[in-house]
Amino acid sequence: MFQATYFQAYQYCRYHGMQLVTISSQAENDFLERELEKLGKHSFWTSGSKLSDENNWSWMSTGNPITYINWYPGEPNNVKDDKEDCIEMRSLDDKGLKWNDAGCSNRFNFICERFWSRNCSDLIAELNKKVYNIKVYYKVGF
Ligand SMILES: [Ca+2]
Repeated sequence: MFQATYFQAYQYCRYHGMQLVTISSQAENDFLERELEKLGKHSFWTSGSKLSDENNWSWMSTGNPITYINWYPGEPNNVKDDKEDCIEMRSLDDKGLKWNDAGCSNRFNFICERFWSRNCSDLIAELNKKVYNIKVYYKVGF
């Protein structure tokens, strides 16, 4: 795990044939929450942003509008001179995994995901051939 700006994280995921994570359901959010809690308290970039349209949040990885939402109370607050255009998520002890709009040039950890139609061991074997210093998770049925 290492930290990167939103744009670096986006590029890193694409370089490795993946995409910056999207969260489209409570089930997916819960899955990530369980996994991220094992890593401790961190901030993680998602692909959510309003870079393409200042008035609407969307998932940059898929182009889809954000429908499922999980903001912290009071967020998105766009506090930094109207420049909080990217969505980070944090897993805190008692509040669970929630979202905050943050400046895209902040450096956070990030999560790449990949859709895969073959079995999970094939995917992990392929990723391990070319990706180092990364923990591979898999999820089924989202
Ligand atoms: Ca904010």
